Amino acid sequence: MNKRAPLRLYVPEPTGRPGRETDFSYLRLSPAGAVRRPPVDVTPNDTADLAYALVRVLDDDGRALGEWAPQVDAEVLRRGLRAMIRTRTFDARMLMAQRQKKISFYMQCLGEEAIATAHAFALDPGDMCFPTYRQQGLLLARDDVSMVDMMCQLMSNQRDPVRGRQLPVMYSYKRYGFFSISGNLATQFIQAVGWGMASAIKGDTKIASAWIGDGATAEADFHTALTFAHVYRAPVILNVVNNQWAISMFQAIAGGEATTFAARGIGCGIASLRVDGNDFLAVLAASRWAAERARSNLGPTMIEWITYRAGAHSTSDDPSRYRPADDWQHFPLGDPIERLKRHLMAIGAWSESDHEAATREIESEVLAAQKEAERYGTLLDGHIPPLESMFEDVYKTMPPHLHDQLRQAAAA
Ligand SMILES: Cc1ncc(C[n+]2csc(CCOP(=O)(O)OP(=O)(O)O)c2C)c(N)n1
Ligand SMILES: [Mg+2]
Repeated sequence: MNKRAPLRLYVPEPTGRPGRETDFSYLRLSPAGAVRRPPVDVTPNDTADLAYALVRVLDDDGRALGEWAPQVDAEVLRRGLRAMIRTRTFDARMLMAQRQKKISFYMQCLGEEAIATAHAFALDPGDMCFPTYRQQGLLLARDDVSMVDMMCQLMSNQRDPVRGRQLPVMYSYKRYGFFSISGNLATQFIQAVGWGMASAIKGDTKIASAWIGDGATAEADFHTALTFAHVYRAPVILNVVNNQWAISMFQAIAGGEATTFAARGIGCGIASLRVDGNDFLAVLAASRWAAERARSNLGPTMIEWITYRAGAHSTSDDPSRYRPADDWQHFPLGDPIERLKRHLMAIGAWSESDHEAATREIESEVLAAQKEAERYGTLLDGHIPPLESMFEDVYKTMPPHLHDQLRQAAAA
């Protein structure tokens, strides 16, 4: 007789659903300032505790606490705050433009602005990011990136810099260290590690920064990237943005329930941190720490950024179907803009009227860029790039077989 109990398959469930408030105690937070900051040459094993804790600098009163509080001028922080407001304002306008059918599709990073903008401040010219569709902040944190160009791509108009070859939001800016976004998730990780390895093989000084979401870590490419990064001590920062959701899938479905995503790094011999992604100062400090490790031949660093995707996954998603409508208001790590604003005000480097003035100024900057971009058309005009453009830019000079195909296509 078989006395064993029948086996059961375990399927993780989110702790909240529409009409049932989320229990965020699953997040395992540490108080601001509580987590130690090891020297950059720490061995990966000696970061094991940091992969389960949460590096935080800003407390609820806007004070910067502990060993991770970065040395940084108030002017840099004001620039950081403006970069976050710029990103949020850009997103809000472009979301509206999509609803007006001027854009076919859009993805915002509402609530996650601190991660890409503060990370951008820790990188050097020539470093290469391999972003996903939610790191527009890497571009919008820079003064030299043209918002008009970004909008022209979104509007699929005559001035679209990638001439219809990419979805809106999938930017490509080699000169700004922003590798062409691929819609195939997790490919960014192996590409970034390979690029970092190539930089080391060439004896260059540039580092790579890889980006992935919680959901996409379930892809095999993620694990392959970790193995290569570890074995060859690739000069790369491995960013996992844990915004709690992968479209309608809760992060536990990708394996974030009984462990952390940062802990994946420890298992692979990679120094790893779990960091408050809504804390601009913590993001800046952890990104600088990881960048210094990469630049000093100390190898890769994995960073899990804890944040919350406050908006819909994309303009094709309706989150009210799978989570409480007011979830973001209860998220314990708050709003990154409000938190940095509170800090700047606490140190006397910002005021309510500065904030209002900056918000107004940025709104008119974004509006002016949109007006300018619309001069070249929007999706509503049905602009289609010329047929030749499909064959151009594949090779530096067009080889004979593409010339032939172009001739055939034009004759068809
Ligand atoms: C390889 C692959 N599988 C599935 C998809 C479809 N898809 C696009 S976004 C997404 C969710 C990704 O979630 P996450 O990695 O957490 O990133 P987030 O959108 O939260 O930033 C999925 C499944 C895809 N683009 N590529
Ligand atoms: Mg996600």
